Amino acid sequence: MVVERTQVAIIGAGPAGLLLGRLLARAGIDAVILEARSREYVEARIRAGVLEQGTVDVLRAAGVGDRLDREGLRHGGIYLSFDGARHHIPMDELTGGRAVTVYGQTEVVKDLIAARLAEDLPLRFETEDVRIDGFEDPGLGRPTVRYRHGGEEHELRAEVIAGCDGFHGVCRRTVASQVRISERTYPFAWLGILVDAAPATDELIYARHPEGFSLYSMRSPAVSRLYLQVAPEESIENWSEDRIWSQLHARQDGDGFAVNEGPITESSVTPMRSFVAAPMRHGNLFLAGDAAHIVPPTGAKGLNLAVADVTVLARALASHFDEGDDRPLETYSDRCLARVWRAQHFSWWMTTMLHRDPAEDAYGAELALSQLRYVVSSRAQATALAENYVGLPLERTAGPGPARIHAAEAVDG
Ligand code: RFL
Ligand code: PHB
Repeated sequence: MVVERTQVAIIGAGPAGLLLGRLLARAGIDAVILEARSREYVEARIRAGVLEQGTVDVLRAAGVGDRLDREGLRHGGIYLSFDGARHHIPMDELTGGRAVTVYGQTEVVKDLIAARLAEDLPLRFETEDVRIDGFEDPGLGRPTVRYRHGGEEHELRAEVIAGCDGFHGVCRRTVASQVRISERTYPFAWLGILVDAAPATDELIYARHPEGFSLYSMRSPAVSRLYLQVAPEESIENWSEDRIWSQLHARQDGDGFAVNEGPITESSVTPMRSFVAAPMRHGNLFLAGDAAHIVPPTGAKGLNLAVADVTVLARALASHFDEGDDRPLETYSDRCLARVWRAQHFSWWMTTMLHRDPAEDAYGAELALSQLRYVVSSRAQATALAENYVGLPLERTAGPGPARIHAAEAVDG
C-alpha cells in the first residue's frame, strides 16, 4: 500500500479537474489529480468548442492562453436560421464588445495537461477503483481517496476532495442519498460529425427546420463541426454518410448558402439532458462541472460552467489555506448554483426554441417560430440571447445600470 498526502485530491482530469489543478498550483496549493482514462483517450475526446469571454480570460490568466490566442477563432455573432432565411445576431455590438472564441475542448485539455506535466506535478492516468471516504464531517477524520494504480493499492490523504469526475463519476454517486436532483430529458439527441472541410460560414449557424435542428460549427479554418437532431438512443449505424449530408443540406441550405462537404473523420451521438444536483458541497467534498450539473449543448454552456465552478473553488480554497477564512467555501455551492441555474434556463430556452419535439403539434411549432422571429426583430430579445451566450461576468461588478443587474448572477470569490 502506497500512502501519500496532499492538500486537495482532485478526481477527474477533464477541463474542471485540470484547470482546478492549474489554478491551485499557481496559488501554491498542493494537489494530486487522478484520472480513470489514459492520456490519449482524454486528449482525443471531441466535445465542446465555444469558450465564453470569461473562460478565455481565466485560461489566459492561468498561463495557458498562448496557443488559444494564436489558434482560437473569435466570433462576435451567430446566425439563427428558420423559415428559409438566416438572421445575424451581432453579439459583440449588443454586449459592448464581448465575444466567444471557438477553440476545441480537446485543445484546452491538451494545453492544461502539457502545462501540468511540464511542472512535474502529480497527474495519474488510468487509476482504477477510486473510492472516497471521510469527507462528511470535517470534525471526524480526514478525507481519503483509495485507488489502484500500476497494480498497487494507493491511499491519498487530503484535506479536501474536488469531485471533477463528470456526469458518470464516483463522487456524486457517493453522496447520492444527500443530493436533490432537478432534471429534464429531451425527446431527441445530437449526431455530431467532424469534417475535413473549410467551414462555408463565417459564424455558427443554429437552424430550426421542419426536419429538425442542425448546427454548423467549426474547429479551425480547415475543419468543420456539424450536428443534427436525431431520435434519442439513435444508433450511428442508421446514419450513412449520404443520409447525414442529405439531412444537413435539407436543414441548412438556402438563402444562397450551402453546406460544404468533406471527409467525415469522427461521428457520435450524444443524449440531451438538463440536470442539477444540489448542494455542490458535502463536508469537505466539493463537486464541480459535469459531476454536479449538465446542460443540453444548444447553449454551449457546459465547459464554461465547469470553468466558472473551479475558478470560484480555487479562490475559496486559497482563502481557506492562506488566510484560514472559510466563508468563501461556505458560499461555494450557492454562488455556483446561481450561475448554473441561469445557464440551465438559457440552455433549455435555446433547446426548446430550436428543436422539433416529435410530439409537437402545430401550436407548439408556431410558438417556437414566434419566439425566433421576436429574437431577430427585437433588440431587447437579441440582447438577452447575446449576453447569455457570451457569458455573464464572472466577477461581481458594482455600480449602476447593467452592472448592478449582473451582480445578481455574479459568482466571484
Ligand atoms: P468531463 O469532461 O466529463 O471530465 C470528467 C473526467 O473525470 C474522469 N472520471 C474519473 N476519473 C477518476 N476516477 C473516476 N471514478 C472517474 N470517473 C470519471 C473522466 O474520465 C473525465 O476525464 O467533465 P468536466 O471536467 O466537468 O467538463 C465538462 C465538459 O466536458 C462538458 O460540460 C462539455 O463538454 C459540454 N459541452 C459543451 N460545453 C460548452 O461549454 N460549449 C460547447 O460548445 C459544448 N458543446 C458539449 C458540447 C458536450 C457535448 N457532449 C459530447 C456531451 C457538445 C457536445 C456534443
Ligand atoms: C461545437 O462546436 O462543438 C459546438 C458549438 C456550439 C454549441 C455546441 C457545440 O452550442
